[in-house]
Parts: sequence; C-alpha cells; structure tokens
Amino acid sequence: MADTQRTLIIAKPDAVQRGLTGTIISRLEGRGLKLVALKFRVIDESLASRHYAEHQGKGFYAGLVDYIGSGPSAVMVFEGSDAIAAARASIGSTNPVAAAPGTIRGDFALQVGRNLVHGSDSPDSAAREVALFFEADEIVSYTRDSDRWVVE
Ligand code: D4T
Repeated sequence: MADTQRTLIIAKPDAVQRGLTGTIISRLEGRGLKLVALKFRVIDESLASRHYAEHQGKGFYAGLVDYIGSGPSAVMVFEGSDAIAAARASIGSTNPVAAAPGTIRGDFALQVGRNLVHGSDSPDSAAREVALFFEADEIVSYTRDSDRWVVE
C-alpha cells in the first residue's frame, strides 16, 4: 500500500512571469495529486536562506537566492499517494536539458537557474519545507470525490 504524503511545490518567479502557474498546477492535479494549501508571495532573502540552507556556501547559492526572490512565487502543498516521488517525476531533472519530454522542466525550461518549479525531495525535506511556508491550520484536509478513481 502506497504512502499518502504531502510535498511542497513552488511555482518559482519565472513560472509566474511566464504564465505557467496554471500549467504546473494542472500537471500535478491531472496526475491525481490534491492541492491542500496555496499562497502567493515573494520569497525574501531570510526565507530563501532557510529554504535553501543545504546549498549555502555553494557557487550558485547567491544566484539561487536572487532568482527565488526576484518576483512572486506560488507556494503550494500537494497531497496524495507517494506524492513526493510522483511530483518529482512530473517535474523532471534539476537540469532541464536532461529532463525528459513530458515533464514540466523537459517541456518548458532550458537552464538550471530558470527551472520553474521546486518539489520536496524526501519525507524529511517535505516536512521541514511545508512547516517553513505554512502554519498547520493553513493546510486544508478535505475529501475529493474523484480520489477513489485515482487510488484503489
Ligand atoms: P529545487 O530544490 O529547486 O526543486 O531543485 P532540485 O531539488 O531539483 O535541485 P537541488 O536541490 O539540487 O538544487 C536546488 C536549486 O539550485 C539550483 N541549482 C542547482 C543551480 O542553480 N545550479 C546547480 O548547479 C545546482 C545543482 C537549481 C535548483
């Protein structure tokens, strides 16, 4: 039996500017994942430094923090069966050039520094990241009638 999980998804500033927020939501919803939280905000330096703490000290870190704070992002929590791995697979490889066609990055992105979307990479990261962006009462539990046609 697969695990029901929550994962943090960010439609990054390039996705918002290019009008791809809806496409990203649609790809994940179409897969059967359920949107349970959503906010639209600029990820300032303080929040970015906590979100990307593991990358501090790397050569690309300063550019990464500039990029994620360069405009508003749509920050979301999706829930579903094996949601973390399923979302990562739909997003595609970190470097869009290596991302398979049919993935979000493989269809819409060219460079790692403009890779459109973030998805948590493990249960521990997902728990940490969801708590960083959302209070517990901002995540909505609800039943979707279609779920029984997605999960047995
Ligand atoms: P995110 O975290 O944005 O979903 O990306 P990934 O999970 O796919 O990849 P990551 O954590 O390894 O990298 C985080 C973020 O850093 C940027 N990056 C990464 C970069 O600009 N240059 C690099 O060489 C690497 C490895 C892109 C994503």
